[in-house]
Amino acid sequence: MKNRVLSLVLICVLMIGLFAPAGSGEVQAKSSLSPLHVECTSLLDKDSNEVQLKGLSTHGMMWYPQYINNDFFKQMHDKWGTNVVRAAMYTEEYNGYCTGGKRESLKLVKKAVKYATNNDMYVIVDWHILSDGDPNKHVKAAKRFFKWLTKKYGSQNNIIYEICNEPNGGTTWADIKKYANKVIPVIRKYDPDSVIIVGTPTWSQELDKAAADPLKYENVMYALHFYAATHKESLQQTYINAMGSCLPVFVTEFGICDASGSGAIDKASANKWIKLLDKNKTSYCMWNISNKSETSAIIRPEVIKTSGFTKSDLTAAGKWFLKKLK
Ligand code: IDC
Repeated sequence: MKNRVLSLVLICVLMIGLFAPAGSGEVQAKSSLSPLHVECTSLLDKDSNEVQLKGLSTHGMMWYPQYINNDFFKQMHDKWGTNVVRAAMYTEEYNGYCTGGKRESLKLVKKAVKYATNNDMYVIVDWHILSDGDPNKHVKAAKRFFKWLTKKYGSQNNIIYEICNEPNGGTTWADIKKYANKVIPVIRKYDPDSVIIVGTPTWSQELDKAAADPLKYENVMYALHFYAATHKESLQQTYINAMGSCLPVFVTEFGICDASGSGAIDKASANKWIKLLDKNKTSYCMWNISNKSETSAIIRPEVIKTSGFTKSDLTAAGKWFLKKLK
């Protein structure tokens, strides 16, 4: 009798396991995307086909958590044709990871990875330093964060790590290297081969410094950020030189307005940039997924829905980007 009750309980437990809805609780979706690797300036898939990733960056996820939802991620991939999304997790500003927002930030990172994975997109997890200038300021927190992240997702092919958004305030390439040489080994322990993107001095613009003295790890790329109304020929020349010296570059953030994230947009300059990046198959993400009243936002300020966007819900920047994706 006791045995029969035990067997029944066992069968019930098994049935619940079998029929539990996929994606519930902590069950993780597994990405079917190819692992990526880096050769000279190129990003390649497992069959060595060149891959160019194009997508959008979230605003700070703590500021605009409402856009981290499956329906919107599905729309970005299925309807707009993006194959990557950047999940920006500020370290200091607005309840950042290091300024009280750790628990909520981690929840949002998990959501972003889950919805990107569900919808066959690569996801850049961005340790978004900004007012903290030098990434060494929070290096201990960064090591803890990337240990947590890689222990959880290190076996997935679609995660890309961006370890310091925009070093600034006099932070040198030597400072960034010191930081990267501490954080990259933490990532590599649980994720031996996924792509890691490293920010460059002066808000991720000084590719020349990285090219002169690159990091000694495989599958590392270097961030270039531009805002088309502010950054023109001279930064384009820096980028062209980087291509010439075999430096792998990922434009993890750009805007078609000025560097404040607002002001007038400059489509002519933006078109020039995209032509240049496409020619070299350099990957890029445009800033930002929000309805904030700033010209870099892709959703109009008065639009409160969080998915199912139509063209008329988008700002000039949003419409411009959608056209570029076609
Ligand atoms: C801006 C946001 C803005 C926010 C500000 C916070 O667009 O709403 O108030 O950050 O300080 C960057 C940064 C990115 C900036 C963006 C525009 O990586 O965080 O976002 N920008 O200024 N580098 C160059 C421009």
